[in-house]
Amino acid sequence: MNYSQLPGIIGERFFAAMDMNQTGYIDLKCFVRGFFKVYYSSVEDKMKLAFEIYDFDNDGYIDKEDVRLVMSHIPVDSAVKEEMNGEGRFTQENGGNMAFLDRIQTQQEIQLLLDEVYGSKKRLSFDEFKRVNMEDTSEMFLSIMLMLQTHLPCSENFFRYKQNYTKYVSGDGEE
Ligand SMILES: [Ca+2]
Repeated sequence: MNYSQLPGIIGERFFAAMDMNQTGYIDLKCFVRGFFKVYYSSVEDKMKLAFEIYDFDNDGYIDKEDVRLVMSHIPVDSAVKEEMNGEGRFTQENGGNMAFLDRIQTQQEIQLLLDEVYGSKKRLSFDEFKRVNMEDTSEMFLSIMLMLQTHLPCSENFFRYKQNYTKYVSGDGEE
């Protein structure tokens, strides 16, 4: 498959977050699980995935600069909205279509978001990240999820995977 649609750094972070065994490569199980996180998992799991994408050094905290870097690389793409409405696939499967249409576009807007999210804090734990996204602003979470859902390849093959989900992710390859 071709992942070049994901903008460089975001793609790298997505793969880092999916590489759950820290092996440096992604095996099929992790790969499929990563996709399911994006499309079908609970909000909690999706938040965890977004958090892991921001947490560059994998220490369980995200700092302002992590957020700034990721947010700066999320493409502002006016086609996103049409793509989502046009395809309609994600909504059919309990997926995205989150109403997040006013994209953050400038460094100034990113700074405003950071001020709002962090206040005087230096970094966010996962629990804080969740709380901010649920109670204050969902910008950090929705930016990631919307971008993954619109830029990851979502082919018919993927939906065939879904039918075999249990087979792929249960056990360790031994039936
Ligand atoms: Ca970190």
